[in-house]
Amino acid sequence: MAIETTLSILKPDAIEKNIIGKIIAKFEEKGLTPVGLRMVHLSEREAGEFYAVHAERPFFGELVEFMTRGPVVVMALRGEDAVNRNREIMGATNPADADAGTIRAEFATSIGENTVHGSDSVENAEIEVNFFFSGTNLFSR
Ligand code: RTP
Ligand code: MG
Repeated sequence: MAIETTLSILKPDAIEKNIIGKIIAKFEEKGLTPVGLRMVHLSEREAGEFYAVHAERPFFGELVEFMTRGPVVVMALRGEDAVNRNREIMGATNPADADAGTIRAEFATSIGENTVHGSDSVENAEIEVNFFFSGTNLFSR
């Protein structure tokens, strides 16, 4: 299987709950390695641009408000099949549907405040990693 790099965001609820370390541990335990990592407080414009694909959805305003209410951790994760593996470790969008042991099952509050973002395809992973990181600030082990 191919080595991929994908984007993870620990959303404002994760930072508020003081569980950055617990979440990163889950990724590391399951074979994904952070190769880029920083904290950022997104502006409305940045959050709107990042989630532009959802601009017409009824929850868009709520999503932008949530994503800008406090800082987030943005992280590039690398490993075998990283895009799919990240999504598996996160669990379903709605924590009520997420499998036991996933981040969202364990920590998320609701479908809106669901603790983590993960790129949903190899193509989007490249776009999303580039949104936050240039090639020169990614680091391999
Ligand atoms: P994400 O993009 O954040 O990784 O989440 P996802 O792929 O699992 O879900 P997606 O359909 O892309 O939705 C993006 C984010 O929008 C919020 N949302 N709220 N209130 C609602 O019905 C609703 N639906 C989606 C969530 O924060 C979701 O993660
Ligand atoms: Mg998504």
